[in-house]
Amino acid sequence: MKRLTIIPALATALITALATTSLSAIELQGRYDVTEKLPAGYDRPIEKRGRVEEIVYATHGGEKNAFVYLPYGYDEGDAPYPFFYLMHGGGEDQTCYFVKDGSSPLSNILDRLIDEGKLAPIIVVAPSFYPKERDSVGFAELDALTRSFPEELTRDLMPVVEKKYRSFAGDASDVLLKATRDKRGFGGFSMGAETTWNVFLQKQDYFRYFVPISGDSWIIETRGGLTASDKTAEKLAESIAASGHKPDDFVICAITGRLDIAFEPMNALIEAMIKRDEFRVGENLFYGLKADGKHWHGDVRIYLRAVLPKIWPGRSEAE
Ligand code: FER
Repeated sequence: MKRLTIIPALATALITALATTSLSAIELQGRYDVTEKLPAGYDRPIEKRGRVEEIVYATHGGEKNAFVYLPYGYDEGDAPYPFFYLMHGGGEDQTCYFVKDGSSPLSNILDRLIDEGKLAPIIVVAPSFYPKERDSVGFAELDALTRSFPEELTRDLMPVVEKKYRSFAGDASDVLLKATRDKRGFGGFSMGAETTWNVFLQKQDYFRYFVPISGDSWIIETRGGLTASDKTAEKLAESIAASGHKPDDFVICAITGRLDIAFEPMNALIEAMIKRDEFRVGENLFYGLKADGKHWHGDVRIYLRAVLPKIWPGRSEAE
């Protein structure tokens, strides 16, 4: 990352100004290299642990489940929490992030980030775009599932999960879910990134933060981030005004690795987005790249550890 070469007083003023926005001032350029490694033992359990519960919700005439990570201390006060929805990739399910006994590496990493004061306590919901009977679903159908999931999310899942657990949306009525979009993010890996782009295209009324990890948008065609970069970027851009929003109403934190199979299409898409007025690097678009990052959850956890504290800084980051 480039160093600031302006005089310290100006730099301080600039950093102070930027620090009042919700993203940390470290990423003044908006594009950054992810160089952090997971410190040894970082994904091991600590004493002050959150827990994971399963929630069942009615959808498409049946029932589906999602896993809900509740941070340490959830049972103590009555404060509401920001919500982050996190989608798995093709062929996976929620257990790539969470298991019910709360022992997954991501649970442990969230526990530690929160305990260290780097990440504010947040609730993380891991749903699935697959139908309950998923055995017959082939790769060709995944795209349609990631496109229809945003409607299931806002209509069927969010009203149930944000009513049961303390969100800023109170009774989780549609009006309150929309009114509290600033307290909510959606992210995902691979086909979960595609889901994230689809949530951006369809549901900006409900979300301010978007975290696509290692995946492009297939709204124009499969791998369209590469093969139809400008058209895909245009479609994303059009969805902003079309949903009554402005470029400063959202923040996209895209992240991937240079050795990832999604690098080429995702990078081409981001480059095409950056050419447009609606997407402003360092303002509403942040783009992290890990030199040796590959298409696997070991890197996904490193990306989440890098990104989530920038969206929801904890007490030690806010000081
Ligand atoms: C991408 C690269 C790979 C992407 C998805 C995949 C949505 C998914 C691969 C798989 O599930 O096998 O850019 O974007």
